[in-house]
Amino acid sequence: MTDPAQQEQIIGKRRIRREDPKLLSGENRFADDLVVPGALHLVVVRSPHAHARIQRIDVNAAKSMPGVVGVFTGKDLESEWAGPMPCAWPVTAEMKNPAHYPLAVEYVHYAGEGVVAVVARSQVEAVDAAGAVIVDYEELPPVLELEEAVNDTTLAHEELESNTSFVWALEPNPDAVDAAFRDAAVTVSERFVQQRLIPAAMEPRAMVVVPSPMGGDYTVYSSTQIPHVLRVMLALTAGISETKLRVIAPSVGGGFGSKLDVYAEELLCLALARRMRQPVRFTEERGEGTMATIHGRGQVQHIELAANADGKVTAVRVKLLADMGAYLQLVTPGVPLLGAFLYHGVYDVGAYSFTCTGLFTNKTPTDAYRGAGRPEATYAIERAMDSLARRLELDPAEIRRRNFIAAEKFPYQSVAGLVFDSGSYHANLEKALDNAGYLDLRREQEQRRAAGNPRRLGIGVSCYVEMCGLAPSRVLASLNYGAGGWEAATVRILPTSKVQVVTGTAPHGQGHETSWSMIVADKLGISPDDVEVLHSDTAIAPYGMDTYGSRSLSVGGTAVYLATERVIEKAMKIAAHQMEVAEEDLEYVGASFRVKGSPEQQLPLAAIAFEAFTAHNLPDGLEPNLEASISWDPPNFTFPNGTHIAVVEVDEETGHVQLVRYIAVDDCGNQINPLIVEGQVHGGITQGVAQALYEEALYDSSGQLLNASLADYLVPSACEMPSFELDSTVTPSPTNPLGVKGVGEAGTIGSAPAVINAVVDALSDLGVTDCPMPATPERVYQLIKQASSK
Ligand code: MCN
Repeated sequence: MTDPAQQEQIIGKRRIRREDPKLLSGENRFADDLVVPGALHLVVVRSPHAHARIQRIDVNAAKSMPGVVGVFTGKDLESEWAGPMPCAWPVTAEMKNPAHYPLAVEYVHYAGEGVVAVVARSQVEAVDAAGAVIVDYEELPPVLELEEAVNDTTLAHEELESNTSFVWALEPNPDAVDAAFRDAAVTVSERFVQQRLIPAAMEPRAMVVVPSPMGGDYTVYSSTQIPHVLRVMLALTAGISETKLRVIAPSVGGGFGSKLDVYAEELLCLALARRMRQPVRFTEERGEGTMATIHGRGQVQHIELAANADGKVTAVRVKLLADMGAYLQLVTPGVPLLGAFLYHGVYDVGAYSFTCTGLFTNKTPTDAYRGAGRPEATYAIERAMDSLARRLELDPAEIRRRNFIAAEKFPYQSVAGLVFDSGSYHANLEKALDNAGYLDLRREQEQRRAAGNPRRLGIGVSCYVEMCGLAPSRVLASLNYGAGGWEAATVRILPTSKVQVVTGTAPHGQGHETSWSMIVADKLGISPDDVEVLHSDTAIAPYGMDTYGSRSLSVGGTAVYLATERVIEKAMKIAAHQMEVAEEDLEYVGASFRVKGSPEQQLPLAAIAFEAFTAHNLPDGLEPNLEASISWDPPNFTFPNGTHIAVVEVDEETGHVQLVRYIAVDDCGNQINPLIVEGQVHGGITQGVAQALYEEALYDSSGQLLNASLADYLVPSACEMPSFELDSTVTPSPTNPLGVKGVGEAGTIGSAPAVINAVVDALSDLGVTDCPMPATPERVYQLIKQASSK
């Protein structure tokens, strides 16, 4: 333990991640690295068609291939399932949810859907045998575009009467919205497309299910973000007692939401391990993962603003078409709802209306992808605010100033029904403008225009607020979400005074081991090196809600903090007993209990820890051991916010967009570890820039994914990014005792609109008002050509 005299504050310090040495040296074990003797290999034969009826499946040749242990169709496995694959977010009572099983039985509904499971002794043999499976299909017309899907001229699911899964509306004051539009001095109406994105985590999905030798118990290793949720869902879907399932997420190489799901292959491995009483494993190929792992985004957005002549927005009206893809995965329908409350952004608007139609298409199912609903909302409002500024010939910064929710209005009751915890939106903007040298940039833009410089300068501003830290279970219930939003933690001080923390969060790149050890060490006055953090194994951490929605710190970190407090309370009782003083007369300072006003009378925590273990002299009625467990359900979400500014150069001759500077000011409340916060913002911004400039899942007219490999799907690297210029404001959240807000998605939420606003800004003097994402050179070149020919 640290010498009390040297005790320093740990929270708020830039501490290098303890996770990294193992990651950098290759010591970590990912699911595919696990050596499991005798494990069989699963390969899935997938539909090449977007929509078809399965006419005939011939597995005879495959069955006789070397090394093959079994070949199974959807029909063969029907008896394995207690029910279809789960969707935990039925957003309306009427929501249509076509049955989704791990293998298709009669029809296939997207290219990449599993049809046959081949199990062999080696991966190579399984792949070879999969090639020998013959499936005859009768092709059916696919539904691919949302604006076609909504007309129901072709159906994505033959058993449904329409392509609409649900219509969800948030219309707190429809008359006020109508009145605002009727009385508006100016209105803006925009249509934006959120292209589909492929999550492309660095580690593809992988899993291995190991049955106990006598059968009946199963250990599931999976590259999942949600070991706890997965265990519940596997138990329910495969009809196995939850007590017989242990789910372990070993090292997980990123997920970005795509591993917040229950996948067909997890169920197949479990069912086949049960059937064959042998371990079964599956690792997806990259090309198959781009089709069989969920996609993100996929929306057509209509947003309208009503404003007075000064540019004060009086109403926001939004109509969304949201692409569910072929099936509802774990939280697919809820993704647009996570944005539904935020389309008015950081602005104090009088009236609000939002409607979303969730539609089936014959494409890969969509689901949560970094930001999930909130990047989409921010994009729509921030692009529309720029349109309004252009209409009124106001600077983009000025239109925002005129509309911000003022700092003194927090906690702010939003028109959409949320209570924003804290923020200082003006301060964010002014700091970002200062850091950018905004006025100088505008002057340079003018100079380049005047000189006819073909490298046009564009400056894009985007301000965001998001709701994260999912969160109060009762609020989630009101949205029909199928789970709670609490988080569990146990803190135990071992006899030698080393500390073990058990958390219900499931980090996969976010550095929880570092952050949680800092929270505990700061509170206990010890070194973070004396704190071990255990997670992602349901046998060690039986309760948890896992990691997504930038919830882990504000919910899980807070649970860790509160459990530490409880441990100190218990230790205080033991210390008071030992020192024969009243608890009220003691204080805890620098890892010691000492008598107030007489600090030489003290007992170190280490001594109390040993006393708690021997239990030789504890107060009457006090249980041995120094341990506390807590499940914490926060009273509200947290609302991170910020201003991002992108500076781009658009080459008039080639249409190439170069991001030359990126300035961000983020408010995630108090920061536990600013180094991790920066890392999160770096990754987040890169993902948003990727949507703005590079990434898009492209389909042909028959529903084939055209860019299914990373050679064609452009995931940017550090080489494409400038050095980010990061700064922050801090308005502590009153929602939790740490005063923290989430940061894991903030960068992604703020960045795409900043970049596209910059691209449009660069071309605005030509009359360009919109640029679809991604702003590829070809697209931008065409925009310039069309504008110049007018
Ligand atoms: N943090 C902090 N101070 C704050 C806020 C956060 O020090 N005020 C630290 C936390 O202690 C934690 C990290 O930042 O170490 C992220 O915390 P939080 O914002 O609570 O987010 P989560 O841990 O819940 O992570 C989820 C979030 C999401 S939703 C996606 S998607 C995402 C992301 O995190 N996917 C990631 N970041 C990712 N990073 C990596 N490397 N890989 C992914 O797949």
